[in-house]
Formats: sequence, structure tokens, C-alpha cells
Amino acid sequence: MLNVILKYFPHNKVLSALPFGNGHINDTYKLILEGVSDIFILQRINTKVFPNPKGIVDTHLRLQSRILSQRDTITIAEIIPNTDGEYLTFDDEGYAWRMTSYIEDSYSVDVIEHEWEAYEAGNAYGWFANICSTLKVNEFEEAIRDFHRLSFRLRQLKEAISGNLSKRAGSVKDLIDFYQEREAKLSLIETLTNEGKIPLRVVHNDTKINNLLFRDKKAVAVIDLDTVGPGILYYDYGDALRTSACTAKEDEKNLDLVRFNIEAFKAFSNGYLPQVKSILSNEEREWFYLAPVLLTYIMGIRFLTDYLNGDKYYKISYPGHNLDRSRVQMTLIRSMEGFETDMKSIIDILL
Ligand code: ADP
Ligand code: GN1
Ligand code: MG
Repeated sequence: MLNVILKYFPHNKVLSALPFGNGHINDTYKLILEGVSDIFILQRINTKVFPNPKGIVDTHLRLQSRILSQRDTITIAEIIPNTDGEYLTFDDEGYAWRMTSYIEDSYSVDVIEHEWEAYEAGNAYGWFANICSTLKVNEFEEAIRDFHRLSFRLRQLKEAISGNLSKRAGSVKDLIDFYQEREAKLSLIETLTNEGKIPLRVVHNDTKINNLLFRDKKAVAVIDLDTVGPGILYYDYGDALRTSACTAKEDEKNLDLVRFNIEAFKAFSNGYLPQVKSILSNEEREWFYLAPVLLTYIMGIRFLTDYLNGDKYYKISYPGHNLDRSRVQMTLIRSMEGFETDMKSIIDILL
């Protein structure tokens, strides 16, 4: 890593470069240098997950040229070039790194405890959706192909079950059944999208709660822009609620603590929906209430698939980590299913 830092700051001593945050994909470090008042975020991009890091940088640059000139109260981190003017720096092993500004005095949260946090999260992701609505979707490419395409994720699950690489399939039959039982109902959104009834837009595609930064009691930055590109608004609304309107952390072992938090749902929706209201088509308004279940379902399937494949994709801290994550998603879906009518009426009022 030191050789990478030298490409940005050849003359400053490194005071610290410590692992930072709880991301599941990239390696993130907070960098403090002697004689430089700013702090930086240095990330080694996971190129197994993101095969085209240059595409990610191009997207970031387009977003920052659109956003940073506005001086809004919410912002994004700025990607910073090295001394050669390049936005990607390759280390001796060929890994790609990038540096961004550190959002000063900020913090991220993994579980929402107060309604104001949910409102702020909705407001910030709504702000992002609104900005992206002015971008042309056909000028962006998916960073990860078929990222939120349910049929693709279900196919991956089926392959993982039949491949049974980690010999774990026999022990998780309850989970496999749970996810497979819901396939028909939750395929509706993909069908409507394929038919062009739900429009493709530029969206964030990874709106979990810790991809937002707070300062004091305000959400001040939307981060983790690697997946920004074509998608539908439900992806962002749904994935944000999966983590903002859940009473427990994503990998909680005590499933009794995992419930859908309808008050947080209401507060998030209050922040989000008014900002996208004017851009929605009639068909798009109709199915918003299915988005939280759909995105929780997709993540539950992805965690289970990774568990069955022997934990190749997400970072884990212990062997059953992906299984715990998948069980939390299952429990949250069960809880959400009891609130579908409430979700629909809250959304109808706001739209
Ligand atoms: P990953 O793709 O692995 O999730 P992220 O870009 O989300 O990586 O970064 C991981 C964590 O690091 C975030 O959840 C956040 O806590 C912290 N972080 C990332 N970028 C910044 C930044 N520019 N300023 C402050 N904190 C940041
Ligand atoms: C990953 O990168 P991170 O940790 O913010 C994943 C998301 C999942 C999330 C689950 C590129 O997000 O899709 O929802 O983990 N990102 C990628 O916690 O796969
Ligand atoms: Mg992240």
C-alpha cells in the first residue's frame, strides 16, 4: 500500500493508514499524512467483483462534475488523481486503488435507532435519485451485469444448490424452500421492467444504510458509488428500506430481534418519495410497496448462494456469516409481509 500512497503524496510521511468502515466488498483505509490537513479514503477495488474499475472511475467523475458544483447540503466524496493525473493507481500485484476525499466529521450507521435517521436517509437517497433523474440512462453501463435481476440471482442460487460446492445444501433446506416459494410473486417487477412498464433510470444500486454518511443529525453524503448505473427506482428505495427499516443488524444471530420497523419505513418514505414524486410514471407508483420485500429477497438469495458456494463473494468474519445474513433477510421478509397493506397505504398517501 505504501507504494500506492507515494503515487499521491511522494513527500509526506504516513501517520496512519488503518482499515475503515464495514463494507463487504472493497478494502477501505483512512489515510492521515504528516503536513497535510485533509484526511483521505484509500480503497483497493475488488476487481473480482468489479471487472472494469475504469468504468467505475468514469461514472464517479461524471457524477462529481454534476454534483460538486452545486454546493448542496448533501454531497458525494471527490475522487482524487495521483501525481500522474490518473484516478486509478495500480500496486505491485496489479490491484487497482483509488483515493477519495474523506467526509469530515462524518459517521455511518449500520442499524437505525431513531426516526430522524430514517427520514434523513430517505431525504439523502431521494436527493440522489432526483439528481440522477437528469442523467441519460443509455450513457451508463451496469458495473456488474444483471446486478439486481432476480431471474439471474435465482439461477445462481439453483446452480449453487446443485453444485453444492461447500456440502452445505442439506443443512439449509428450510431457507432454500423459503426463497423458492416466493419466486412467482416477486418476479412481477422484473416482468414489468422487461415490458418497459417500469422505466430504467440511472440509480445508485447499493443503498444500504451504511452507504450514507451523517454529520451531527443530518445525512451529508451518499457514498459507495461503484454500482451507479442503469436500474429502477425500486432497487434503491427497497434496498435502503431493507437496512433502514430493520430493527437489527444485517447479521444478527438472535432472530427474535429482527423485525420490520414500520415507523422507520414511514419516516424514510417521507424523506424519499416527495423527491421522486414528480418523475414517476403511473405504473411506477403502483408497485413501490413491493420494493422492500423484493430487495430483501434478492439479498437473502445472494447471501445464501454465497454460503452454498463456500463464501467466495462477500467478506466474512466466520464460516456461518453468510448464512446468518441470509436468515436475517428471511426473518425480515416474513415480518414485512405482514405490513404490505400498511406500506401501500403510506406510499399512496405520499404519492
Ligand atoms: P464497500 O464497497 O466495501 O462497501 P464503501 O465505499 O462503502 O466500501 O466504504 C466502506 C465504509 O467506509 C463506508 O460504509 C463508510 O463508513 C466509510 N467511508 C467510505 N468512504 C468514505 C468517505 N469518503 N468519507 C468517510 N467515510 C467513508
Ligand atoms: C455489498 O459494498 P457494500 O458492502 O456497501 C453489496 C450489496 C449488498 C450488500 C449487503 C457490489 O454492499 O449489493 O446489498 O453488500 N455490494 C456489491 O450488505 O455486491
Ligand atoms: Mg459500502
